[in-house]
Formats: sequence, structure tokens, C-alpha cells
Amino acid sequence: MKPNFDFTRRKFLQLSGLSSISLLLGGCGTPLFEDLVGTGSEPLNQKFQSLLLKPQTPVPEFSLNEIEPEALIINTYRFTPVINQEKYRLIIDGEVENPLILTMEDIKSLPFTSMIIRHVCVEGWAAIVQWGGISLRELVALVQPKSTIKYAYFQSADGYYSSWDIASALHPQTLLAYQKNGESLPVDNGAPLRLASPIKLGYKQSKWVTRITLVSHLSHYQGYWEDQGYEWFAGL
Ligand SMILES: Nc1nc2c(c(=O)[nH]1)N[C@H]1C(S)=C(S)[C@@H](COP(=O)(O)O)O[C@H]1N2
Ligand SMILES: [Mo]
Repeated sequence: MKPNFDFTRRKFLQLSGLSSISLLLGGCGTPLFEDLVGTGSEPLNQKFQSLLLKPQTPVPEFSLNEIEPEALIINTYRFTPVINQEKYRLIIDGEVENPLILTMEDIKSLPFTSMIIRHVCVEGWAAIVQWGGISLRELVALVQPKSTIKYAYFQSADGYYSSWDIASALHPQTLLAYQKNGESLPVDNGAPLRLASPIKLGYKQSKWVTRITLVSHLSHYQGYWEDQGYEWFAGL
């Protein structure tokens, strides 16, 4: 679907003044509560409406004095893209009623949230990090997805890509981060915007995210590492 290039900041502010849930109710005509499935069921089978209305249980967080500023190893496989923050845009599109193109200013006007979690890389290291930014579920609510969406597909400025199950994408601690340990996110860690979540391995946490596409089917490009044999779900 073609993103909405007529998007204006005024419209955005108008939208963000509404609660996520009222947008969602406005955007779909299906009865919402029939989808409130039991918590024991597979996350992949949960409809996104129920996931948006009923956030999953948060993972316990660490305290400020447990942050390990030196332990987060820069792990970049191709190159570090140079992104002009003024010109940067995040596209959110796919099977949605209201595709958006956002500036960093738009993104920073959404409710700020932060968390202290453990980042785990399959290469055998981990680091306790504080990430600050916006929750992905806020953004997903703003674009008013169709009820069929099951995956979020992420593209990055260095050509990296990954895909997530929608339940994990809507987890309350899945953030698009623009701060690390209380400071602006360094370029090497994915500035201006990266994924951060305590429920997925490091290679799912795309840096330099430029486009998020919400879809009902996965293409055969599932991820930079996933397409080379790494496990797709990669849950922690
Ligand atoms: N765009 C992009 N995102 C990426 C990567 C990458 O090479 N490019 N590496 C991944 C891996 S394997 C890890 S462990 C984390 C590392 O994040 P850091 O470099 O901020 O420590 O970024 C992930 N996201
Ligand atoms: Mo990693």
C-alpha cells in the first residue's frame, strides 16, 4: 500500500490526542471481546485486537545501578549508515487503514517510556541496558491495522531486515528506542531509531529502522540472519 504522503503534523497531533483504543474501535467493525483468548494459548494465534486491548505481562526489569554500560558490544554486520536526523522519516505501512510517515519530532511527541532490560546476543554475550523511546504498540494503534495482520516486517537503512510475530511486536516492552542509558542513542547503536525488547534475541532488534510493514503473510525474506538459518522466533 502507498504510504500517506499528505500526512501533516497537525493531523498527527490530532491522532495522538486520541487513545489507542478509541482509534482501534473506530477502525474496525468486528466485535472486540470475542477475541480475548486465554493466556495459555500460542501467541501466534492471538488476534492483534486482543493483544492491543490486553497487554501481555511485562518482563521484570533491572534497577539503575545494574546497568552495564561497557557490556553492550557493537554488533554491526554490514556498515553503519549515516542518517541525517532532520531528513529521517519512519514509514509505517502494510495492511493498515492509515499508513504514516513520521519525523523524529513526531516520534518524540508520542509518550516517552523507558526500561532496563537484558540484551542477549547469540554470540554469547549479554548486557543490562536502559532503553528509552516509544512503545511500538502506540504506533501500531495509530496506523489502524486491518484485523488480518500477523507479522511486523522491519527494514533498516543498512539493508538489514527482520520480521516479528505480531504478539511480540505489541508486547508492552517492545520499544522503538532513541535513548540508551539516559542519553541520545549513539549512531553505532542504531540512531535515530532502533528496536529494543526483553523478549527477543539481539539479532531481532533492528538498528536504524526506516520502515515497518504490518502484514498477514511473511515473504520468503524473513530476516538478514533468519534467511541464513538463524531461528525465526528467537524468543528469550
Ligand atoms: N540494522 C542492523 N540491526 C542490527 C544488527 C545489524 O547488523 N544491523 N545487528 C544485530 C545484532 S546481532 C545485535 S546483537 C544487536 C547489537 O546491538 P548493538 O550494536 O547496539 O549492541 O543489533 C542487532 N540489530
Ligand atoms: Mo547479536
